[in-house]
Amino acid sequence: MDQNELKKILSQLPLGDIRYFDSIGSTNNEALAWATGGAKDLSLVIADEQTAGRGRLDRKWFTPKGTALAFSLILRPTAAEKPHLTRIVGLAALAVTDALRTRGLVAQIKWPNDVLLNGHKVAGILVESVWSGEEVDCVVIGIGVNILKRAVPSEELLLYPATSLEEALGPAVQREKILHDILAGIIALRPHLATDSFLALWENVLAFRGEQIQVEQGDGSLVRGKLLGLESDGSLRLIDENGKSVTVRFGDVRVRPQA
Ligand code: BT5
Repeated sequence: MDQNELKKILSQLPLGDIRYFDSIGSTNNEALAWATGGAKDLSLVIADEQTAGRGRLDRKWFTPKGTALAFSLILRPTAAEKPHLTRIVGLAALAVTDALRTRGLVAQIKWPNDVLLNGHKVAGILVESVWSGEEVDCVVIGIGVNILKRAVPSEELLLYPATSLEEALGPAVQREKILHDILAGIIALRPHLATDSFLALWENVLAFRGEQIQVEQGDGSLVRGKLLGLESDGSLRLIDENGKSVTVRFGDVRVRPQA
């Protein structure tokens, strides 16, 4: 990664401190430890390669050297933000979709934490918290974006088809600029986290809205229905075949269009 370009571009944002690594296990692990140790709000961990990148439930996230964005942003939520922490994954996903949409791409959110381009996963988000007793002290937003085609793992490693920005935009993708735009988006949207308009923005970019989907839950059970939108806390709102409304909460869920 071009360090000078990175410094220059990040200096335009009101970030906390920044830790850059050529290679690291997981930027989220580093950020969680740093947050526990007192990192400032909006501190950033960024790496050119992850050797033990994580998805949800300790699934693997692949970040081969020089091919992708992998970073973790530490938020110290304010008292006003604390009742709305389940919306943070939406904040991150919206910032990613916005950064891609300004480049003319039709990006959508596959609830809860994937960003799709043309139905293929281009980015993944992992939000984790540091607790202090009963209260969340810090939230770590981990984001991985496939920039080059080489970032995309082979098909047998994937739960869902994947793509890269190079695939969509050609080879001249500026990694540092995309990082800047995603961070700027998070910072700009954050004051609106508690508002109805934030929820509406999030709903508007949901993939499969108005379509029949199936959701596989952690216990293996399947929920089928039409995706209507989001509840106030960011849970997914469906209506099933019998016209009954169903709420899918965050957790181990896999959303798919119905075959
Ligand atoms: C995610 O989990 O999609 C969250 C990924 C978060 C990664 C970031 S990178 C910076 C920060 N540091 C970390 O250690 N993590 C965060 P999930 O929905 O569980 O999806 C994981 C699944 O995505 C895997 O099981 C693979 O099938 C697939 N996958 C792995 N690497 C991928 C890639 N580069 N592109 C597309 N799909 C991938």
